[in-house]
Amino acid sequence: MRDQVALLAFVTVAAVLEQAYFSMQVIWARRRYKITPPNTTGPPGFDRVFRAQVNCSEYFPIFISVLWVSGIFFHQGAAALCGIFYLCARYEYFHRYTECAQGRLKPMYISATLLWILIGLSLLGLLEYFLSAYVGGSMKQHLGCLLREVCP
Ligand code: JUQ
Repeated sequence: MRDQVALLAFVTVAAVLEQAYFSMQVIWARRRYKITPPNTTGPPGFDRVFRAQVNCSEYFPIFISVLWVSGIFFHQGAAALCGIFYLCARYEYFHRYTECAQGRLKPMYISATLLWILIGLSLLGLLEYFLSAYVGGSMKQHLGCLLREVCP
């Protein structure tokens, strides 16, 4: 069982560490700009660090959910690879955002694309699972039947 989820578990722990790293950046930015809680706004330099961390946190639960669903129902290696790329894109997003708001866009589009891929793999994996569990036969067999009907 653990062999089937070890890569997903690794990416999850890496993602948690990345979130901790983003939070540390906010703590340091608070010290640098002297912004004490509960204040969340200040000079643009502080606001960008703060928003970058909040935005990454917002997508963290969505990312972890589809990472595990696609990894369990579609393919562990494919999901873990997308997951690693997603974390790299988020790292890039965070640092570009702290430099200038416009710079965040490219890594944001990359991370959104990777999230769509993980959602797509999750749906494919679940479709395959429900087809074989409740209709009988795998997706390959179903597609084979469909193809023979279209062009016999
Ligand atoms: C919401 C729920 C699910 C999304 C892609 C895939 C699934 C994103 C939009 C961001 C940011 C940052 C900023 C990682 C067209 C549907 C999704 C999903 C969104 N999309 N925005 C934004 C807030 O700096 O502006 O990080 N991330 C996304 O995905 C695309 C959206």
